[in-house]
Amino acid sequence: MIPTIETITALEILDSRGFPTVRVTVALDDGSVGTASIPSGASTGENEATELRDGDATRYGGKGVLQAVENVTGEIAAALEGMDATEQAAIDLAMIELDGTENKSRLGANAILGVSQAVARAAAQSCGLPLYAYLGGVGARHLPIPMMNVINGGKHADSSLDFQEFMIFPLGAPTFAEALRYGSETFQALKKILHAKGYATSVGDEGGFAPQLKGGNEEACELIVAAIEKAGYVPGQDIAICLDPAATSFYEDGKYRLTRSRQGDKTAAEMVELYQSWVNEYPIVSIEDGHAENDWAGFAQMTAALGGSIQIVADDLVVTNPKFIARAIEEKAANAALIKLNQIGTVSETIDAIHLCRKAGWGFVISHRSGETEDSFMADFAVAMGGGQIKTGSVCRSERIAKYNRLLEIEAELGSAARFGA
Ligand code: 2PG
Ligand code: MG
Repeated sequence: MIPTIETITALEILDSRGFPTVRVTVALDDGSVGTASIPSGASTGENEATELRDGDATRYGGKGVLQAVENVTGEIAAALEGMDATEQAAIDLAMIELDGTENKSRLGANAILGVSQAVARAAAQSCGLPLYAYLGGVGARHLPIPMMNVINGGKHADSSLDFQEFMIFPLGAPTFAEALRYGSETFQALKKILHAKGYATSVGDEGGFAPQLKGGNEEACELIVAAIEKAGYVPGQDIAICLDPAATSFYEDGKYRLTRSRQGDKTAAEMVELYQSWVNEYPIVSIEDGHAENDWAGFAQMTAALGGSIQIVADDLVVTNPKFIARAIEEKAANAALIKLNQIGTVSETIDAIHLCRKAGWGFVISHRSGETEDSFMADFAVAMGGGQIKTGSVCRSERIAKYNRLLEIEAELGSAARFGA
């Protein structure tokens, strides 16, 4: 029996920052149901698919999503009802065509992705499979190494840090469950260290600490190394460091302005030198968005200098869009891509983006957004895609932990079939 889409409903809910977002529920004629809630970024790339907001200043400061909800329950539902829910690509294509714009600005990527993900969930249930197995097949048994963002800066916190994310990466752990334990223990050790130094231990948008460090970006790396050791692990061997400076956010008039940390203005080449010196000093294995979203030359310079030894991840530069990923591959602007479903707006286009990365021998990291919900779709998606890396925040705040807990469940369910890492 073909499981067809019977009804599609939607609701305006709130995300982890308290801003409205879209939740979609898809019901099939065989009784299967799938729900998905859509996240939202703060340091968004200018080429991302459009998140439709009402712009009505009398509701949520203009951030309401009632129009996106109406687009789901109206036009999109009318177009998709009766379609085979297992035809993910056909369903996504139908929505792309219905929208008719380059960046999903008419119906909204938040509306379209909500339906796309909810359809996948409903179809998985109809097939009697967990989501990761439905999307990834029998080979979906590789759990990703988590990049855990333990110190927040940039647009995610009012800290003294220009750089947005300082992450720990437990690459030496034998299983996902152990990796999470390594991360959690290091996070707690970092809290004690910050406390002892008189720094605040309140957290930013992604659950990492947001202190006013006197030594700026550099001190963040030093404290993380100290925390790894205090927790009983070997820096670089058990746990490495990954960075997401999100450099677009401090790029102004052709300069990288390290204002918060008082390190002055730098050119693209000087930023490469700075990163190089950090890589020499600290166990850094991955740097994302070390340059701004339009600085293709800076990215290429960075990849030429450091791409042989560490992972250079493109986020805002390529926005999970196959068109930009293809250009970045061609121009050797990075050697990995950050993958965010809502940057492109459908499940099947996201899979296309990953396909391109694989073909080019690039790495890829499945990522959350700074504004998240309790939805753990991306955890299943990461296992389904088998890329070996996930970035989903610190080791606190339920909207981050929901993804980690789902990965624990998947690993337990797979039992001895589970594999860990890249
Ligand atoms: C990033 C993301 C997620 P945001 O820059 O990689 O950490 O941030 O969702 O704010 O774009
Ligand atoms: Mg980023």
